[in-house]
Amino acid sequence: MNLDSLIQDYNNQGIATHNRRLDFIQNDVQIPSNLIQKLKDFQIAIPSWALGTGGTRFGRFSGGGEPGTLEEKISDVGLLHRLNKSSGAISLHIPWDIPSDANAIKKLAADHGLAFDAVNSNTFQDQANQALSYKFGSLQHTDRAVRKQAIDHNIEVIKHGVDLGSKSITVWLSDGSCFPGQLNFRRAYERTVESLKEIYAALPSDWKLFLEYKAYEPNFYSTTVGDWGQSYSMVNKLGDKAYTLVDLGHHLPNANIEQIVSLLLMEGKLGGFHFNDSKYGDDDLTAGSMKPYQLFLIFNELVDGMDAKGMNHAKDLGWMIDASHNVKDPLEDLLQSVEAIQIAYAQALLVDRKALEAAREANDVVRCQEILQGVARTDVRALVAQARLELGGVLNPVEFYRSAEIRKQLIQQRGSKTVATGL
Ligand code: LRH
Ligand code: MN
Ligand code: MN
Repeated sequence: MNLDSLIQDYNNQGIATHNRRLDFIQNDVQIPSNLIQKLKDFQIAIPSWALGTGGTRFGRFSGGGEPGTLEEKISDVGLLHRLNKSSGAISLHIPWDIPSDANAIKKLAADHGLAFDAVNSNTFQDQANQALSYKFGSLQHTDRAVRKQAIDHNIEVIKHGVDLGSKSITVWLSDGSCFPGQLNFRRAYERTVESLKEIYAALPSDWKLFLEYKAYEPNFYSTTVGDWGQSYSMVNKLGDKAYTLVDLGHHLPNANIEQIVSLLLMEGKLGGFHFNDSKYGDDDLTAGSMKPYQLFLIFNELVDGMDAKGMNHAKDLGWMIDASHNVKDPLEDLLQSVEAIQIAYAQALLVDRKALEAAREANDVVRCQEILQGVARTDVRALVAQARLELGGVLNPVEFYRSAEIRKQLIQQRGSKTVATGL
């Protein structure tokens, strides 16, 4: 039986239960009339590097059936999108993914209903055929020749992106220092800005540059773009097309990420996200697996701030996942991440903003908490499933993926000893 009819059968079996759950929430909660449409419009890009089993520096335990080529990665994201209808884009990392024939790759992606989200550059590793080393940094490097090599690489990545129809580049730098005294902070900052300006100058007019920050790792004393303030001050020096990118795992413990998001948005410099979750650091765990309330609070700020500016929720920011999976089937994990993001978004759309604002003005702290927690404790999964169903997706993607034994088929096609490129 083909996938479409399997999905049809599966949905038919679950529809009565789904309708009962949907009725329940519709009777129980005041739902804005456009909520389902907003959920349907909201697409989250899948990172090409999350499709294989990730490793840590202590080891890598590859699963079977992993994609070995860019074509297979696109096919995996196409499969996710076929199931959830909400991951209609892929984010590539160059040189892990080099499209040999851009037109063919573009066509393949289009056949799966996929667009290309931000392309990512990589100056945090040395490649086999590379002339100069990034051991002591790339865009900040003391040697102009190393900086030039890194700048040229970024411009190359933009070109690949243009060929594929991408509209943004994400620059994440591991540049920094491991020991006190190693680096002149001011020079490193100035050199980085100067290099970024050269990359920015190569940006097509309808493109955006996202500058991602990260507190530490692989450098453990200083990181040159280490927090939102450093990224913000740099993108301000670049121009209107440059924005800060927030990766949820890139903060020091207990950082108030929702406040950072709110301020960047207010300043017009929030570019987008790398969604994941974290307990300790850059853990790259499934979105919403550790701190679902924080994810909701972030979306609460996003909906509030974007509405205040008249922004389009679906289109005006880059929504991407950045995750890595040591112990799960990566495809199941990505389905879980997308669902967690949709749940947080749906809940944020349910917040009674007038009531919240009134409670804030009256300094009614208890009422503020009641409003937000009331929403965060509401089970909105039937709303998310309804949006998916209306788009032709699967009622419960993870359950379906298992019942259809998709991993088994991928192992049959690709073998049991496969290693996808990536971290
Ligand atoms: C760095 C990072 C960045 C990279 C990706 C592989 O930790 O979050 O986004 O490009 O991981
Ligand atoms: Mn990231
Ligand atoms: Mn990271």
